[in-house]
Amino acid sequence: MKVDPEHRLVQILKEQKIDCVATLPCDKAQAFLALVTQNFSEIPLTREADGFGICAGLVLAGRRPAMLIQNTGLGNAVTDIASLFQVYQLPLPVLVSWRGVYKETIEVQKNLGQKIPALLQALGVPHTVVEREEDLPLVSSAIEDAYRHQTVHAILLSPRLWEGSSFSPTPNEIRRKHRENEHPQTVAVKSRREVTGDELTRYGAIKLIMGAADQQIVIGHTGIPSKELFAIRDRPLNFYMLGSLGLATPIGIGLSMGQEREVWVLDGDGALLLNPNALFSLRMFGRSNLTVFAIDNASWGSTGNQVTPTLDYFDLELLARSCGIRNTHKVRNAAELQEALQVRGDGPRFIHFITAPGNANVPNVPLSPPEIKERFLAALRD
Ligand SMILES: Cc1ncc(C[n+]2csc(CCOP(=O)(O)OP(=O)(O)O)c2C)c(N)n1
Repeated sequence: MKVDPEHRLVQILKEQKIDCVATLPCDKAQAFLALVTQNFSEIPLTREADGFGICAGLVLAGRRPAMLIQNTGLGNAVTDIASLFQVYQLPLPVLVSWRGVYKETIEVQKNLGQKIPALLQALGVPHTVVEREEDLPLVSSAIEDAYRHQTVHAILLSPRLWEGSSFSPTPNEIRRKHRENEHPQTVAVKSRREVTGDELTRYGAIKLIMGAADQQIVIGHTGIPSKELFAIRDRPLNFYMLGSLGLATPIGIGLSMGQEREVWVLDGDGALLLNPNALFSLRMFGRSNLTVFAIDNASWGSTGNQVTPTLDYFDLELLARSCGIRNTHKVRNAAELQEALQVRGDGPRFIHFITAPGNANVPNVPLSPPEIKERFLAALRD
């Protein structure tokens, strides 16, 4: 009996030992996506860039993820491919529903869609075009290439591939089961940002946090936070981010999903406002071995302390709460931090650390991204 391309593709992913798939839908790939939902541990994303962070964490944790997105999502993730996956030499096969080139009826899909091969080439990302069922074996080679050569490999799936398919999932197969709101909540959060004048700087906050760290993985986010972390307490279990602003929490989520060790993320207010989707993902996929420290100096500290809107408009703890994260705390000093670190519920923990602006005068992290990765992976294996 003839096997349709959707089922063959699932079979190929299984043969290639793909163990989870991060997804964001495309109309043209919806039948295949329904099968992915049924057959794999799926990570349903709210923004593609977040998926790159989560998959990076999963790869570091020893898992073998793939992604399934539309080519527009590649556009959202250029920075994260270039300044995370490529520089740290991380693998990821990305199945891309390729719009704009074959019988496209939506005009706006054409402009970016037609430029995708050139964009990938400019980025130095290898790609494989899959137009017909006969091309499907190329998917195996592309996945092997990604994992053997530690590279992102884009697999461009033309809508032509699905054209002759007889597979058509029912609406029930397409929609995931609705989960009851497991934890309805009424909470009081103190959301006014009081400035008392005795706040620590970020450096002081990281010093306190690292004073309490034992065997945790610690992720330092991009810019001066990573440099301060290095200066305060360098250790192999620290993962220093040197780019891909906004992905510290997603990387932590991937690490928390893929292994059992405690994961602490040192994130920033600017980074969380740049990618608040990280909080949605934190609620949906973060586990109880994950703590996010939102070190809120109300500034883009690393770029000269320009004010961020957390000074006047947004309270990050309230934002985390409204995303359904229940274990949240607001801290300013050692005693409050100690208290927050005692509370270990089920689900991820969010510690909103209010600090003053200011950067310590510390040098660059003197390690290359592959050195950071290799040292980190060796420490994880110990
Ligand atoms: C997409 C992107 N935009 C801008 C930058 C430049 N940049 C690097 S660090 C940083 C500030 C981050 O602020 P925050 O997350 O609050 O951390 P802080 O440095 O204040 O601790 C900015 C704007 C970048 N790296 N990436």
